[in-house]
Amino acid sequence: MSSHIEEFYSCLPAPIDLEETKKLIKDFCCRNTETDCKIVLVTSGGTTVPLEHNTVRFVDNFSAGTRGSASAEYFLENGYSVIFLFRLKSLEPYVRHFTGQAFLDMLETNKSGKEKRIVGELAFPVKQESAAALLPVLLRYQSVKETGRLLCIPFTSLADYLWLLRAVSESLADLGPRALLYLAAAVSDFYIPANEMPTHKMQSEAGPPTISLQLVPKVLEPLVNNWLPHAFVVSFKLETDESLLISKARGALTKYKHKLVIANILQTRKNKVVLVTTDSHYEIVVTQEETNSAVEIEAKIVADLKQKHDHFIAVSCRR
Ligand code: 9Z3
Repeated sequence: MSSHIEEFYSCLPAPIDLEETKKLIKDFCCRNTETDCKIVLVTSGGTTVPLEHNTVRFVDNFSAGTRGSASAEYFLENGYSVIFLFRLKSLEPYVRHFTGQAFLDMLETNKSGKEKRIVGELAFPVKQESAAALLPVLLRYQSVKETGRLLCIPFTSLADYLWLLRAVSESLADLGPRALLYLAAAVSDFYIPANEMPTHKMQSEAGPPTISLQLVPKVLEPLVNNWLPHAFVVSFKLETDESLLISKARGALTKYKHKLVIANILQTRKNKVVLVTTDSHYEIVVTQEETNSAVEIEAKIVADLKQKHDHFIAVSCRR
């Protein structure tokens, strides 16, 4: 790895439970490495960049986690084992369908002696009309759990994310072309180095703070060239200015030399993405009609990627 990246990591605080998490990842990869098994790393949600060591304030990157959590489900449906590296408290596979009060609204209440009924007598306190929505999701979730094909690892800060990304990459290296990286997390380009950060909460009495952010080195470069040179790596590009989208996506491909960039505009990300390769680009869209019948764009993205990845594996194995 380049000394620049090594130097950057040497100043980056590692998560306290990194060694335990590495073991979980390693065990998961060993269990899921039968002959034709494919493992995808799905990253999801936004990273935070702390402004103080004892963090009260931080800069956040936008992402609800819809893209990642929905995609993880479709990868599982398509036979992949999934490592889901996600921002704590952002959306997670399966449970994403019942967020907030919607879940409590599904439960039955019994006005007379309700505690006894829920705890003792009633094994399944879900309202009749909600069971139809809950059951298929629950069954899919339970089947994935039973087969041990999903590992969820939370992160909060940019530093956590970068350490965990590297740890997962190390464990996936043995998989060669059967590893797919689907980097949908919204990762900060800027940070404050640890030695430039105040220890305690910034005080307003000191006047308006001047905050100086540094550029985060692009870890996609060592990831593609050193950590996982044989994997199928897909990154996402998020823009708000449509006129920049394709050129920025192609720029990333030329620079990092990975397989594909999925480009999207913040406001339209749920119904349109553009898949950008070195020599072509094409759109995947969901129409209003499809949205009305619960078709999600992630189902189409994953179906397309599965095809590309299978072709890539076949070609790599012939070499
Ligand atoms: C994306 O572009 C994702 O599709 C979204 C998904 C974050 C827009 P939601 O979670 O949103 O469904 O609400 N992710 C990549 C964002 C990013 O930070 N990309 C970097 C860039 O654009 C490169 S890694 O420069």
